Amino acid sequence: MSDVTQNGKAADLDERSRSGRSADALRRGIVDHLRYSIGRPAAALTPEHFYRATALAVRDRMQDNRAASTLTSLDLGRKVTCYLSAEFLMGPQLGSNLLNLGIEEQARAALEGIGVGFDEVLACEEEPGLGNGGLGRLAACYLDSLATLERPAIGYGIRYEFGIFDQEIHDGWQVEKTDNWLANGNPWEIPKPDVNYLVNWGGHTEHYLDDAGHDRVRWVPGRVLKGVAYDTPIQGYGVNTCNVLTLWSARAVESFALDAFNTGDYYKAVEDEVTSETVTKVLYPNDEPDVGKRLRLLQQYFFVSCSIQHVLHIMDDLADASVTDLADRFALQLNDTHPSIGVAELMRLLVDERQLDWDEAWDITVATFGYTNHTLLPEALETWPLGLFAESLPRHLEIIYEINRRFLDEVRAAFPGDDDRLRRMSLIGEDGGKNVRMAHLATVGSHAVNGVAALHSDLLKQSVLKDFFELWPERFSNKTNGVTPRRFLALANPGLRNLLDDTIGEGWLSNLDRLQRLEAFVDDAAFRGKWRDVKRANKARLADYVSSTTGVQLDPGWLFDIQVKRIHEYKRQHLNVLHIATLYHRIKSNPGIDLPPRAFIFGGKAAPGYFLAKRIIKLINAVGETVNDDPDVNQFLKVAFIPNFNVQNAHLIYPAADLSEQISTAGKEASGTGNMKFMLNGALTIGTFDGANVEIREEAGAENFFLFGLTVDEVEQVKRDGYRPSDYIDGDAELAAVLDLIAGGRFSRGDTEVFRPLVDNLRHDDPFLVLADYASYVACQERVSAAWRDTASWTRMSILNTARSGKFSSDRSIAEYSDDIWNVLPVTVKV
Ligand code: 26Q
Repeated sequence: MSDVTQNGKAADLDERSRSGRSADALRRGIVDHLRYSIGRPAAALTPEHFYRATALAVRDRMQDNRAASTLTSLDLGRKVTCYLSAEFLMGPQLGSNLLNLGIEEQARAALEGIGVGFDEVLACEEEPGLGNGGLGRLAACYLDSLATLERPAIGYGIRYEFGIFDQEIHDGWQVEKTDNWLANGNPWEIPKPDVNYLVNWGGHTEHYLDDAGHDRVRWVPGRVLKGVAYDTPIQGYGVNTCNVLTLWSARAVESFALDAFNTGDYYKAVEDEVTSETVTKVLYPNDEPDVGKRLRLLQQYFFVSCSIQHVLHIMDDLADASVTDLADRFALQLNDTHPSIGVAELMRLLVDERQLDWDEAWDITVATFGYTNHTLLPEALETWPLGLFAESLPRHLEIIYEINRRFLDEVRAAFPGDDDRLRRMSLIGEDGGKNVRMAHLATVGSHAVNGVAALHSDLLKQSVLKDFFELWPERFSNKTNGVTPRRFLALANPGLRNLLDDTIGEGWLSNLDRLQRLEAFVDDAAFRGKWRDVKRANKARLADYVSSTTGVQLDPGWLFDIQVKRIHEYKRQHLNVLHIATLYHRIKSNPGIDLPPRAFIFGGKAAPGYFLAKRIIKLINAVGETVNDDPDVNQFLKVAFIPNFNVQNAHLIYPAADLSEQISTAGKEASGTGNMKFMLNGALTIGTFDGANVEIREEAGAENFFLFGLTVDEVEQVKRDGYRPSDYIDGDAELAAVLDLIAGGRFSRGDTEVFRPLVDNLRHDDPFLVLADYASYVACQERVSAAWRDTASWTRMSILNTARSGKFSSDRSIAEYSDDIWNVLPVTVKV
């Protein structure tokens, strides 16, 4: 083909109004959607309509990539990763899709051509908040990296009608509002009503002999549901690869409804339809004590069964493979134990429905699954009461018993006479009534098990999965989490993105290690000036947002000290509050004091039923009100609680931080990923030796990180010796005074009841050792303040943090998973 023809063809393709990428083609696409998809008269159009038409036009531009991606990997017979996750916290899609397609400027020009503001349109998107926090956001980052690294992948999850609740703050208390994210429709998804599977539930099993005389089992369900697929395209950055997120939505099975209708019970049929659809109605919060247990198990089984049936269906359609080749064509990754029922479900589908013999089915299953653990907290390890499990999934329980029987034989052979080990390793726990241990099922059913940070993976091998590590050391590895720099650097921080492009060129966004090139500029005063200007503008942007959402006025010249994450005792937001109260107390008792001024910024949701976490939110707001209103104090300190922390406002928050608070009790935070987002954006970390903080410090250099607190070993030592908070209070007059201030009502207009449960917890039975780390934390904060006074040196440290953050790209994590666990190779997609 001659150059002329090639260029001519490329130009034509660029101009097609459904797929063309020029500004004018995009403008025509948007105008067409306004007319034919939105269908409102021009005079009635709102920014939301422009948003939806733009989203549809952008979605169109991914469809050729989407089709070519599937075809290419099928044609070439390439292996596909299936990421099974009960949560995908995707965040707003428009900006990210424009970035990944490389058409941001075209979209801006197209909208300007129509006379609407780009940023105004972007702000209309209701984000799909289909996750609680870190685990769900990690799944979303991994989808972005899989597509960007050109790895064929499918994300499988649940299309919750209501995602994580919206948080409002009323009088300092958290109030939950339902998240009606689908109210205006969802332009990104394509419903696939013809891609649907039946899912059984309840009932009983029947054992029989088939014609060949083999033992067979039939599951006679008490109920049948249908799952319908909704597909969202996942476009890679700067590549043609466009993968898919398939979310399942529950429906009634028509024939069931019809049966009832035929027997005259029309209303019963409609009622059944309604109850079927409640299965995917709402996302459950973590840390919720025991609500809706049965429905949660149904959600998990529902989406896993649909997903695995879908995968087997694809296998059936392959000309060059059969179901026995499953592990060569698909890797199924379990994002925590939530989808781990998949191990028993795949066995059921292979043994009961496809009549494979047990051993062959088991080999396929283990070769196909991988399991990622995200927690060491014993209370967070998933178990299901045996009775509930037996009623809900009778056939799966039989299968789990058989897996367990064979597994315990293996343990017996490896460790003869060790009955205690058998009890510890069994898939069935005896503690607090018999229960099914999902982490054990996931571990036994997977060829690879990993933790999410180096420290976490080590602790996993020494604690919750120690016995399994001793049996199968080769299964265990570490895959340190990562975050996508496309969203958390380029989209969230356009100022820094431009500065980086100008300074080190453009390649860093798909090769984050290139940020190292910044190190050559740390001693360049002019560059440091530009770095500070970017940070200051980001802080001004956040200050505007804080002002409009909370009424609190922040000065962008102050140190911005930020802690945003789910509210949990182990994350110790209350330790941060004790530091603020300490500074308050110092200022009040020493009017001549000189402190560099700081803004303390918080955000995060508490599970609706988590009593102490909700008190912590109230305490932050109460201290904030007292501090912000006191003229002696508010020249040095301000406190703001940003309501409804989510992906959208996270874009404003991470880039504005000077200091990142990562202060969990050592050994409790599996990894953390917010810590990485802050580092990417040039914040310094004050943190414990926990989760990925350890690796962040290693990369940044100890001199560019503020470390404090007990180590994991010291935490265990203190616990073994018996943690006595009074020892710390009695030895520290300032701590005693601060606790008295809180208990005495100083921050609650004299109310001595409201914070009593919190203070009692700290004084008497706090498993997270807040007071044990208090002195070290406060001393470390003094080092922070001293460092902040030296602007040039602080800026230098900030630049070095960004420069050395390359490891924390999810591209690195996904490359490791692909190489070590999935054996999935890149596929170049041609369109
Ligand atoms: C389980 C059963 C019933 C209801 C809810 C749940 C449930 C839901 C979500 C349990 C846990 C979660 C989420 C856990 C989570 O977000 N863990 C975090 O995962 C991050 C990604 O690996 C880590 O960085 C964090 O350290 C870890 O806390």
